[in-house]
Amino acid sequence: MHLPINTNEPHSPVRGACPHDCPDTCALLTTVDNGRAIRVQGNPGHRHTDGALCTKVSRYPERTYHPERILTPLRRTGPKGSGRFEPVDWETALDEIAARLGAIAARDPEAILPYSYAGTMGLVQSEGMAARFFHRLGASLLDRTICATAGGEAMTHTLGGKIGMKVEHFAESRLILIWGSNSIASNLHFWRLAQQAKRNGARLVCIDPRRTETADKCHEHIALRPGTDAALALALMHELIVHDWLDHDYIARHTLGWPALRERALQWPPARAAGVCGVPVEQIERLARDWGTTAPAAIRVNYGVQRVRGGGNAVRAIACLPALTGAWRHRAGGVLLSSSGHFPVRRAALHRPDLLADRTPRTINMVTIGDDLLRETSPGFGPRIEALVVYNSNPVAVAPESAKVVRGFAREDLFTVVLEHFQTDTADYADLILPATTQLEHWDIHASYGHTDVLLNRPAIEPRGQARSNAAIFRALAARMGFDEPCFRDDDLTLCRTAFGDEVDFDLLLAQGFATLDLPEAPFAEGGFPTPSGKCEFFSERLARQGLDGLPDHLPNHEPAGTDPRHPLAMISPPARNFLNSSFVNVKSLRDIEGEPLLEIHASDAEPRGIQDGRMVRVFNARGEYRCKARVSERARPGVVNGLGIWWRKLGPDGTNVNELTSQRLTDLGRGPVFYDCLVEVAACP
Ligand SMILES: Nc1nc2c(c(=O)[nH]1)N[C@H]1C(S)=C(S)[C@@H](COP(=O)(O)OP(=O)(O)OC[C@H]3O[C@@H](n4cnc5c(=O)[nH]c(N)nc54)[C@H](O)[C@@H]3O)O[C@H]1N2
Ligand SMILES: Nc1nc2c(c(=O)[nH]1)N[C@H]1C(S)=C(S)[C@@H](COP(=O)(O)OP(=O)(O)OC[C@H]3O[C@@H](n4cnc5c(=O)[nH]c(N)nc54)[C@H](O)[C@@H]3O)O[C@H]1N2
Ligand SMILES: [Mo]
Repeated sequence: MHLPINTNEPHSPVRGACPHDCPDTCALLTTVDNGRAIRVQGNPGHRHTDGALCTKVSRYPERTYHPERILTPLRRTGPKGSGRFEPVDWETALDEIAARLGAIAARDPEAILPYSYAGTMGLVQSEGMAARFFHRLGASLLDRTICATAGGEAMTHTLGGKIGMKVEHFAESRLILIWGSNSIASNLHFWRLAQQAKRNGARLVCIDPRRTETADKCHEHIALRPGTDAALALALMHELIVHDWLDHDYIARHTLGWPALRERALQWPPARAAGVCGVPVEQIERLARDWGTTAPAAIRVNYGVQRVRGGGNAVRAIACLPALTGAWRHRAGGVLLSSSGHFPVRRAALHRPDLLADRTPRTINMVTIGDDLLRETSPGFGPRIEALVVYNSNPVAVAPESAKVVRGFAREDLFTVVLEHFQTDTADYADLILPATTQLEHWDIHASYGHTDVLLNRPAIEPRGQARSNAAIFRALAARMGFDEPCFRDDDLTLCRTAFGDEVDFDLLLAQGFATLDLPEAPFAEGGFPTPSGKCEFFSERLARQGLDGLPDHLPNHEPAGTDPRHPLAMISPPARNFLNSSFVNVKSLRDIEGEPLLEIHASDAEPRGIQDGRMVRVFNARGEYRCKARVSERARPGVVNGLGIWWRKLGPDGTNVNELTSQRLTDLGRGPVFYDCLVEVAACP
């Protein structure tokens, strides 16, 4: 089919960007017929999208025209959590919210908390106008840690930022380690590059406790225990040293702290790591030989490794490997976790922290929202949280230790506003729900964390019902609250232009929908890392100054396997392929593919517990209990169960999901969550 991708003529598909929290940030083409979006496709003219979309987003019209879309403001009529609401008009809803927030702010604005994450990654509809509003109000700040801060800080303290290889060059690599990532499920367009490399003879190795669909298609799968990646990386270094597979010139010129790291790595012979990781010693030796003797060699590490106590250290250890062998010399060598640090986003211009004036509100970590909603006013904490404004997130489903999150959201004295497309588990606890537009109905502009193109999203259709964009809602609230700074009058298109200013050619974005950043092909071929020393920092002075270990090390999990006889199994809860976190769970055609909540368990763990495939099981620990169906499967390694996420609680069999079991403890770096550092026991239901 011919698609006129470079025109703006009527009847041609509308160019947009996928808004979801996914590294691929695809360029979309939406076909509109009579004002109705009838098809969403990948733009074949955008090289990273290459005309292909995942199953989820190709169902976008089904999500947009879903019969349960919220189309008017709603006010709660039943008890919190009951899900009973009545429509109200916008004027009433905005007046009520402005009055409640205004009264709380008059006493203490820090008692108000925004809660948001990446329901949309758009720079406008995420924090574009929202940050201005909350800064002006003086509300508590939110530390947006729920996904990526452990790995992000690790990269910053090693390479100097969330930066790395250009993703397209993986296609030329001869060896690719896919480390802590199920690319086929969560980074499909990277997988296409890996396959291209494979066809050209590259070897693919998957390092993941779960035998994922990606592991199935790699040459080798190393099924290590969750939270043991740093031990594996240190053993690889040990082998690089003893076999002298090192690039001494690169190490001497472009790295910092090698003598100390060398000493530490020599404490990790493969046999020691094999015991910690629970994998054969030969597998570690072979991986080290592959890494030490193949060029160009590259690592696609992803966020799966960093959701454990030592996640930051693990990412640091992994990020050291390319410098040791000089892999960075080649454009198809190195490591990529996130490319987001390459984008020149003008955050201050967008978010306007100057509106705080001389106030410095406290910061609340979104991971511990369960505990924090239940805290009273105290000198260490500050005021009790009295109001929450939730947008682009579904914390009741996605935040750890749900029992506490639910208790917090159920507080009768808490005033909660939720901006949403659907009546999610979180929206059920709102006092007021405000209908938000979807990506097909608003403007936005996007960076990416998996490639290095900027994308513009044009609205394809009029907002459905009375839906308004997040930015429009915060503009209206600002007006109601009497905030008269001119920045509260910026419309969404102006905000799009503000995001990159002159750094990106906006006319090009308007014309073709995307623009490629001008970046070096092999960023660290000659060193030049944007760290304080200008080198790849094996040793980080900045971490040492914070009283932390300056070198990467293996830190055992908060809940190490084998330490709690009542809860002997480790549980990880990676995303399901046809959901995006908890988004799309209510799209029937996608839910039908996933079927129902499942716990994968290895036969050697199922048999002694009398668990057969398809049987309902109780998964439990001291924090809670969750019921779902067992899937006795080789996808689970012995000792580890996989609770695939993230179901809406109300669509699960007993109104709970895996986050009943996860803890609110934090990672070593970045104050991140430890979703995959969690011990449980499983029993067959009677
Ligand atoms: N289809 C789909 N795509 C998604 C998402 C989704 O929910 N669904 N979520 C999006 C989001 S928010 C993010 S952050 C990214 C995440 O992208 P990735 O980080 O690539 O996430 P996953 O695909 O979950 O891969 C994580 C893998 O890590 C494995 N793992 C768990 N614990 C460990 C460990 O200790 N060590 C190692 N080596 N591996 C471990 C899990 O089994 C899983 O296969 O994906 C995005 N894309
Ligand atoms: N057990 C376990 N828990 C996890 C994870 C895990 O692997 N295991 N993964 C974690 C990770 S990586 C992440 S990133 C978090 C994700 O957690 P969240 O960021 O909360 O992501 P979603 O669950 O997708 O919820 C996003 C919500 O935003 C809404 N939304 C989308 N676009 C818009 C918009 O334009 N306006 C408004 N107002 N709303 C919009 C969607 O309808 C959806 O309900 O979950 C974390 N939780
Ligand atoms: Mo995430």
